[in-house]
Amino acid sequence: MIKSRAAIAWAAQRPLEIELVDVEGPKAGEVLLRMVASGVCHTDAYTLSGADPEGIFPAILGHEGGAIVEEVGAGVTSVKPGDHVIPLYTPECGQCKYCLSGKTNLCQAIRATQGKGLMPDGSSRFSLHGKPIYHYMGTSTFSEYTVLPEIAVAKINKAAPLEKVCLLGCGVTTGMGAVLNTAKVEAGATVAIFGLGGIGLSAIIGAVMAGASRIIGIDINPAKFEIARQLGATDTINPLDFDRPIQEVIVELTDGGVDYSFECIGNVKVMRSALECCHKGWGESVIIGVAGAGEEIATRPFQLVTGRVWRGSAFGGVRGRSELPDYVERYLKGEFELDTFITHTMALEDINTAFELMHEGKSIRSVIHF
Ligand code: NAD
Ligand code: AHE
Ligand code: ZN
Ligand code: ZN
Repeated sequence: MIKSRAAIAWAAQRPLEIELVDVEGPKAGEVLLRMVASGVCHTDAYTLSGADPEGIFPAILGHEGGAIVEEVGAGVTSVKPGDHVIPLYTPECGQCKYCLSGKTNLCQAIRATQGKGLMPDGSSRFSLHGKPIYHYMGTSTFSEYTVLPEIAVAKINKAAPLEKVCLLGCGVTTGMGAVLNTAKVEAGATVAIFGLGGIGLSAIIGAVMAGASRIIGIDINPAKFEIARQLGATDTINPLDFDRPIQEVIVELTDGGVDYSFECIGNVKVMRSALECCHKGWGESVIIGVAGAGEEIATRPFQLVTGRVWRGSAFGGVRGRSELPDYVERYLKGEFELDTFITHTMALEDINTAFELMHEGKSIRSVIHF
């Protein structure tokens, strides 16, 4: 058992509290990680809001980490102490029906226990004063030390700065991957991206890489437009500037609609706009944003009958262990940058500020340094 500084979410809508928790060492097939840095993603705020049907408290949130292996449990062969890793909320066992399908990155080997805030053996490695604290998304990166199954860590190049590539643990991979792997946007295509936070801006990077001819960034916070343009958006639109549905504006602007759209907010009304701004006959809309319990999407089925496609993407369709290390290599080669995303850095003790900045629309990513 070791002590670890951790930010505890005691209940929905309460600020996180820093505590010295007990962390049990890794069991067979598990690894103990020392967190170096963690980004704060909107999904952490979503769960803390109480809207997540899988939200469970008390828990240690966080899923966008960069870490170093401290200790490995029995039978662990693919990583060793000292290795640099990115924790994976979408693991890759390589053996389940999903991994073997070749059709999805959604490995289900440990999904059931992960959704209950537990390790695969049904117990928690975290406790405070003898009472269990739940894991979150299988990662709990808002803790100095955390325990993960071996199948949920991606070993990466030690040359990569963990306080930057931690963003590849969720946001940047999700946005880029949704464009490149899920939609497979082709050169010359037109793209609309709804929501210009960490995910939407990463989708812009993906669209530029794909050679999209027009990249329309949409947000109700115009403070996001400058950075969107820097990254490659050709147009920026604020729906609040119009008194008609934004899909009508985009359809008009693009001679019938865009080839691809991406919803990076988690707003079911915007998901409809994102679908309906797609071109008749072939336009595809990808839902990335996470909507709360009870929320449902709606459109006239005619929208699909006439050739539009609605799909979704988790972690950018990326298989974490086999494909994420290459994203890190591409970052190291300078194919994309991460500094623009890191608008704030702070100590774990100041983590509530990261949530405030996000809600005020003042940050893209805050990165916690341990
Ligand atoms: P963020 O808070 O950084 O960005 C959201 C952006 O949406 C902000 O710029 C905000 O101004 C804008 N916005 C809000 N309401 C809007 C509206 N009505 N119209 C236009 N713009 C609006 O969030 P993020 O970290 O980029 O995450 C975005 C979404 O993606 C969240 O729902 C998050 O849970 C989800 N997410 C999903 C995955 C996945 O794998 N599918 C991964 C990461 C995040
Ligand atoms: N418990 C949530 C799940 C929300 C969700 O869809 N999560 C995404 C990752 S968001 C990362 O920021 C995901 O990977 N989904 C696939 C999965 O298996 O959870 C809810 O709303 O129920
Ligand atoms: Zn995330
Ligand atoms: Zn699997």
